[in-house]
Amino acid sequence: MKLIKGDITKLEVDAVVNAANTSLLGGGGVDGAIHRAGGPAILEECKRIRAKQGGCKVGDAVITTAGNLPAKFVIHTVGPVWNGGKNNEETLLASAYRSSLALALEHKLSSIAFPNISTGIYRFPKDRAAEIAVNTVKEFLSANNAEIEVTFVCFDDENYRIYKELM
Ligand code: AR6
Repeated sequence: MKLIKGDITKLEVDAVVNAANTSLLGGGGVDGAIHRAGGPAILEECKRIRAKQGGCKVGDAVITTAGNLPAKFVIHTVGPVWNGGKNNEETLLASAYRSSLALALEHKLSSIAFPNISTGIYRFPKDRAAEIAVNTVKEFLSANNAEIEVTFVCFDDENYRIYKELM
């Protein structure tokens, strides 16, 4: 597991993870940045998935082309909106990380980069989200004997400081 500070759209990894929403039709934050930098091919594939299965549930993930990004694929996952913590937010956040890793395994990917899912527009407390992210990834890799290089990409200073202390 690696930690970097920066823009996830610049990374040359097998898959970058997008913190999407259930519509899969794009939005602000990292979702907006990925669609802007990756171009229309990503949205076209999201729309095809939407037509087939009606979007993506909270905690689930889907995989598409990465369009013009240096990565090969985008894995779109949907984290929970923080609503005080009594609506299963922690379990759903862990599930978003696990679903993304399961797709990476299924597609035999060897590297994946995660943004700090749910900690922007969805307001999940950053310190708790970081603990869940790191622990869930660690447990998934060891339980599946998976050799995937996982990079946590922090965009804001606060998340970067939290992850640095944690890792
Ligand atoms: N590279 C890496 N991380 C980034 C980038 C970037 N280019 N831009 C922002 N972040 P958010 P959420 C960080 O709000 O909370 C969208 O509208 C940001 O600093 O992108 O899961 C979707 O469509 C933060 O730490 O995602 C959904 O509706 C982290 O990415 C909703 O926002 C996540 O912040 C999802 O909200």
